[in-house]
Amino acid sequence: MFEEKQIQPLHFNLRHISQQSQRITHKHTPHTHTHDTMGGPLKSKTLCSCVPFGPKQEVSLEGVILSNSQFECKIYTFGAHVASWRSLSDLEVFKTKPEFLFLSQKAILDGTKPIRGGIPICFPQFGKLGACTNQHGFARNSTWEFVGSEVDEEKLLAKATFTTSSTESTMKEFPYKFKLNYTVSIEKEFLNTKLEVINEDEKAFEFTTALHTYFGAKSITDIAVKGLNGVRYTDSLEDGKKCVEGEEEIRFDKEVDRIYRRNVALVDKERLEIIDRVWEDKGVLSQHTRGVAMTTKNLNDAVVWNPWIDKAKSMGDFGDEEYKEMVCVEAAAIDEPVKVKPGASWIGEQTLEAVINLAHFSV
Ligand code: TA6
Repeated sequence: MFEEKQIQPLHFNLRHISQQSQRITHKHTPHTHTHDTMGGPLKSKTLCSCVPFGPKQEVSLEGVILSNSQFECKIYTFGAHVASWRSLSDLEVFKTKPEFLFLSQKAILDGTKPIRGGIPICFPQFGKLGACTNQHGFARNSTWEFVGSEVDEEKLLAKATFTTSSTESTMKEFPYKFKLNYTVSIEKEFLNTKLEVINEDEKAFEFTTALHTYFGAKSITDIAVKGLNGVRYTDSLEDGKKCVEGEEEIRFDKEVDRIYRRNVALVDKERLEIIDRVWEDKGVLSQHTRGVAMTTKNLNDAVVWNPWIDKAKSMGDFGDEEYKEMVCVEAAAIDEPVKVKPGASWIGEQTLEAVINLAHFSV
């Protein structure tokens, strides 16, 4: 069995990698510039970019691709949906599986149904906790407007912003005027997603929300979710039975659907880790671990979900065996609905960091 290894932040190595890439690309002088429309790819050769794409073949959705020469992130305007976050590194531990998020092979990518995978935005309700017809609300089912992008070469940052507002149809389900701004940025090995909810109504309103992230797994039996030991949770599979997590690492061998109510005081200090334990390196079992560390602001709850066999079969936009390749760990505000006064706004965000252990790192 593998000896426990402390997961180290990645950037140590990326600096090494970027030095390599700089050797290749050091002719560029760092500079900053802003795009204000889907104005097409950046003219000059840079390390960071935000490139719009239109519908093609069976994918009738448009969006943008952010790149900072180390990572790339694809976002559809439908649902302001982050569909992919992948490493561009040629390091073995990344090359074998560059993608960090899961997107179902059967995901519907024509705007008729929420996208199965990536980071769906649940708003103005999580699950069935509200008056919306659709589970998880309407934000993930709406087409947002791409309002602009920004790149900063020195920070290896590329950022895109999307917005959507209340409409006649949203008012039927959530009778308030609101505006949502959503910023997605990749900076070195970090992916940050920030949701701003602005109350444009005369009345205060409440909502629940989640960034319903689907993480990719090499194999579900080797995945561990850390950081929830001792935390209270509601088991959605047992009519909301109240429990306390007793495991240092949550492992998966059956359907799991839990809402963890993290201690507000601790949330900013503690990070959650979604660790992929075993990596085959050239067919040899190695002790590489890689994964993602999650930190959040104002999203104090965490939902952990794997549909396992039966639920997987019941979802038309999900492959029967795909439960083996994903786990959802969702930064959320559920336990205490968020209250926003007229004219006020609320911001919730999550930062994902790509992490691997160094011990076995070989250049
Ligand atoms: O976040 C977990 C959960 O609420 C599960 O109960 C399951 O229904 C999942 O979300 C997927 O929901 P969806 O509406 O996308 O099929």
